[in-house]
Amino acid sequence: MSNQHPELFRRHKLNPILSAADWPYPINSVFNPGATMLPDGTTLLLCRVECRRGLSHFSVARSVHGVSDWQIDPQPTLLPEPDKFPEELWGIEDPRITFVPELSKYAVVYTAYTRDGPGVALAFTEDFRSFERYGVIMPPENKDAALLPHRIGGNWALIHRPVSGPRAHMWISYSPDLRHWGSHKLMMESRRGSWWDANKIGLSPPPIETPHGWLVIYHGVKHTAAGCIYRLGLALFDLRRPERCIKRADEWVFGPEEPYEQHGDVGNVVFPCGYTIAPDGDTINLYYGAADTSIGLATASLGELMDWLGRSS
Ligand code: BMA
Repeated sequence: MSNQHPELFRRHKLNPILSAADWPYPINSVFNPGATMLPDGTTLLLCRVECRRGLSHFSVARSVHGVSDWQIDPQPTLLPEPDKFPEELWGIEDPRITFVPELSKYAVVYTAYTRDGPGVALAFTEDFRSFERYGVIMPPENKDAALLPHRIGGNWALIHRPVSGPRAHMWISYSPDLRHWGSHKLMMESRRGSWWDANKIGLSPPPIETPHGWLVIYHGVKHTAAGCIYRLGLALFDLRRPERCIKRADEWVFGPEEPYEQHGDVGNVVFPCGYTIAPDGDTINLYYGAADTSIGLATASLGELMDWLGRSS
């Protein structure tokens, strides 16, 4: 018997769909991509690329069907700019993309690796060629952040994951102008003890807006004597008050099972930062980093995820 829910997320048979060997220039690894579907139906991945100095930048990969035949930018798309943005000293990581209709722009929320640890940075783009940086909007130590696509009660909303002490939980904060953030609220706590999501959780891709609430795919980190295991769980939050959790499943729905997920620079990690929804409105294509080394694709039905979450304890 599998210890997971293969009926919920199905791995693509071509996995891993992108790895260092596909890159047009020498790199160490490519993983944890943000994702979006462009208006013409093209899938765009904003990939975290680790160079052979160990620092990360972003590269765009485009594909008509979102599986193969990727057109990868010949040079890095977005490099850390520590001269202008000293917070990006040790690289930029784990981008989450949200299209914001009010601004007709894509928000890219990412980790800036500062001298004092990871912080949350924001940039906007219309074309994934030029980017307008807002700098760090949540100081260290904080990461795993994404912007909601529209205002909630007049304010923008950002989910993020500050670290305080040995435990780390998901928080949500609000802003009138995308620069000044306040009204901080605890959104979901990590559990304790030997749970799969004990002590440290974080948002994975941006939340999925459904008629029943914000569907959140989050990661839990289990510390074991053999190292950490990163797995994914589901929770649903109120549309109008997203800090209010409506439902949280006890069991994880996706975890490292395949060799390319269990072995790599950091083994036993599945880490999605983005998804696309197919034109049927139901199929979710989840793009995830596998073992901090390559990119995998898993698909699920949104309806099935919601049903399963509704039935779960
Ligand atoms: C997390 C993030 C991810 C990474 C994961 C496993 O804390 O930094 O970028 O994939 O650890 O190393």
